Amino acid sequence: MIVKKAVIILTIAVSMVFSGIAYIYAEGQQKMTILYKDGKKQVIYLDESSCNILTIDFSTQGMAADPRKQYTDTSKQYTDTRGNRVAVPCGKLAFADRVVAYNIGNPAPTDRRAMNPNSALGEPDYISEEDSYKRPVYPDVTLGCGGSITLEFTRVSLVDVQGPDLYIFETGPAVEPAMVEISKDGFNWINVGRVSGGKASLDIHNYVSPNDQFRFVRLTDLRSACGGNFPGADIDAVAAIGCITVQ
Ligand SMILES: [Ca+2]
Ligand SMILES: [Ca+2]
Repeated sequence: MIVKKAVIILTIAVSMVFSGIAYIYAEGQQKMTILYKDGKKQVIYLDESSCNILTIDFSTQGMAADPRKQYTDTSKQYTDTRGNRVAVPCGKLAFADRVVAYNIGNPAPTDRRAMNPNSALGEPDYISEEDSYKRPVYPDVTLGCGGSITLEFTRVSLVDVQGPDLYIFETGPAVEPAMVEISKDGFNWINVGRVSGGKASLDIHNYVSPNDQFRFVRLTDLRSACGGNFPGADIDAVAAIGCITVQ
């Protein structure tokens, strides 16, 4: 493994002379970052056990004076509607960005603007109830009593990291309980617990094997808040805090 890694590094080092590479650094055993003089960046993820290249992530972000600082700047902080600060290492890439399914519960929300599943995609954009009412489509999707939404991460895989791995941006002062399941293929699901009562982060550690990678998350309302105009959980965004980028 060490020999193989040395060959990879040597190959890259030789190519530096010809290709305009400005800087290379390794982070632990699994990740190498290459910064080019024109500002492009490659992150190479290695399989620790075999040293095979797993993925290569290309980025064209501008290079800062300190290349390591530029790399860590992919991490972003977000604030949920209860004022909790959430650090997301993969930044905006780490948010679910495709709707697979949306099954509206019963009763459903009374306002059609709360029933657009695309509102759960991308970075959180909920500001306030007052702001929401001004929009043609609300920034969050309401599941309805017992309803569910299935989302996909197309730009990252969800993985187990130290501490919380998944963050559900649910809107409103209280988290309406929702069951959270994850899947590699969209067919076989693992129940990883629930978000409720202000706890919007989940640690998948006890439910998965090391190096498992997941693409799908399914949220199902647990029927505890079925009254009013917006029954069930209201989802603004879903982030993979534990994330690795995929091509
Ligand atoms: Ca974890
Ligand atoms: Ca949203």
